[in-house]
Amino acid sequence: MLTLYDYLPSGNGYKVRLLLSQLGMPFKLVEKDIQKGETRTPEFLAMNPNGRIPLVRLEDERHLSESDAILFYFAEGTPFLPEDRFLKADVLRWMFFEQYSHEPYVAVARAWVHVFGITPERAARLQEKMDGGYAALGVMESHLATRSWFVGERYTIADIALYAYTHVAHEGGFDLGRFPSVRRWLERVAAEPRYVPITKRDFA
Ligand SMILES: N[C@@H](CCC(=O)N[C@@H](CS)C(=O)NCC(=O)O)C(=O)O
Repeated sequence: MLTLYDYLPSGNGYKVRLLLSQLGMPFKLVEKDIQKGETRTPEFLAMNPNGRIPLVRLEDERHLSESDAILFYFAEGTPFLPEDRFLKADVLRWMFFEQYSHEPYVAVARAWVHVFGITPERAARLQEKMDGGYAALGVMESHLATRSWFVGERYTIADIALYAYTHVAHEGGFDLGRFPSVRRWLERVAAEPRYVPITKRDFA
């Protein structure tokens, strides 16, 4: 059976849980507590040398890590990834944006404030994370001002990748009040068929 190694508060992991649920693909959830170093054991590093969840073990025993690569793998041939060459690249554009301009700010601020706790070192760098996060939210707001979805006017893995940490951005102290188009898009995603919340853990 398909196995997902994951940590429930993780938005990166949630992306995979959400897509697999929406595809109706059953999987076994194996929780790894990253705060206890459970992704840094020799056994885990043999599966993902980068020592991070999410990680999937396919039926053929191959492993795949990196949340957006996992989304891309499972979305191929489904309505969650366009067939058109340009639109497919546009999906990748938004997923690279998510990983470089959004996740390192929105997710990290949330992790510090909501999951791991603020230390003096983190407090000193929090403003930089907030500024970067608001910049990314501004890019999303202007894109969504005239569109319902990120790519091709339909719900794709670009939306899933960006939804994961945006919908819990308030947990990191972000105020979405200035981003009405982003808020309406969050509601549209949550209304999609087979939507599951980030807290759901019974998947098998
Ligand atoms: N770029 C990776 C990031 C994965 C990542 O940062 N995972 C974190 C949890 S969100 C983790 O496993 N951290 C544990 C550690 O670094 O030991 C992805 O998108 O999957």
